[in-house]
Amino acid sequence: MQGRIIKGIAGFYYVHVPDQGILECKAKGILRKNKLKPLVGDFVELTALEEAGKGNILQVLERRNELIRPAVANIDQALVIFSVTKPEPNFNLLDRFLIMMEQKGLECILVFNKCDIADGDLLKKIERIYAPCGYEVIFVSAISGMGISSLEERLQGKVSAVSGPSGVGKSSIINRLQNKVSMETGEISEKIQRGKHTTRHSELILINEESFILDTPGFSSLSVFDCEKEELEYYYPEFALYREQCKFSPCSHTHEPECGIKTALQEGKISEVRYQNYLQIYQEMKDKRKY
Ligand SMILES: Nc1nc2c(ncn2[C@@H]2O[C@H](COP(=O)(O)OP(=O)(O)OP(=O)(O)O)[C@@H](O)[C@H]2O)c(=O)[nH]1
Ligand SMILES: [Mg+2]
Ligand SMILES: [Zn+2]
Repeated sequence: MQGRIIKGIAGFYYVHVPDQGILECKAKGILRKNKLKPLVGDFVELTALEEAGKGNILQVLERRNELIRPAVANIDQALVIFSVTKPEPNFNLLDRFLIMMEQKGLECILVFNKCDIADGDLLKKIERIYAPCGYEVIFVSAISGMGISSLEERLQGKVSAVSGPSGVGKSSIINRLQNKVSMETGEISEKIQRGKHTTRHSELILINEESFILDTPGFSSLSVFDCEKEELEYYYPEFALYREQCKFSPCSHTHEPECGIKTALQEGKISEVRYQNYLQIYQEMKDKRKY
């Protein structure tokens, strides 16, 4: 039979088999044969052992993709979660999260939480900044339940990695998606409902039989970019439409005349917020090089 590894701890792999539950497996044989170390997210061929709830992994099936930090396989998309207030979104940090996910080749969905206590003007501003970039923007509230069903639709049949700064409500959203009857938040929910493992191990959390959320420490904290400044512009999807109009090639879009990006900016087709963040991050990458 086949299943999907949702967690790996100390040589044990926990494999979700649709409609059968989770089996605790070892993978001794395959490690010796082809040196392929199973990853969270892997689809595997396995057999059940006589002992109930135990199994043995025979083979890792072909991976669609593989991330190194964190080490996971077959991720379909990334949810970049911020809150509209408490804390208010730091757009510079948000763009860095998006860049990190773009760099990993993941499609991003932007989720803004705490809309129950939001200021309507800010929601409009957020739309104006991010809709032209091609990102889907979903406004939700883990407390009131607003937007949760449209978010759930976007998760259907996929593995979605969760990322975002502390306190924006990531755990609250995950709890809500899991249809917990009584929703607990903050640190309490982390400890009671998901155990301490989540801070150290990547783990797929079941939303339903076909949908998973990847909760991993590696995505919540922002690693330093491993990126050349010349690459940066390619992680801004909205630049693609205007890059060809740049007179110079390459063009850094910072000081060059007749720059397609700057023209689009003046025409309001590219957001000022996004462009300023680009300039700042570009400059940081440039400065880093000098050392
Ligand atoms: N008003 C309101 N508060 C919320 C909402 N979602 C979460 N909160 C509150 O925000 C705080 C942080 O929520 P968490 O779910 O723990 O946030 P987190 O992103 O998991 O934080 P870390 O685990 O530190 O990364 C808690 O006090 C929640 O009650 C929401 O939709 N509306
Ligand atoms: Mg949390
Ligand atoms: Zn340019």
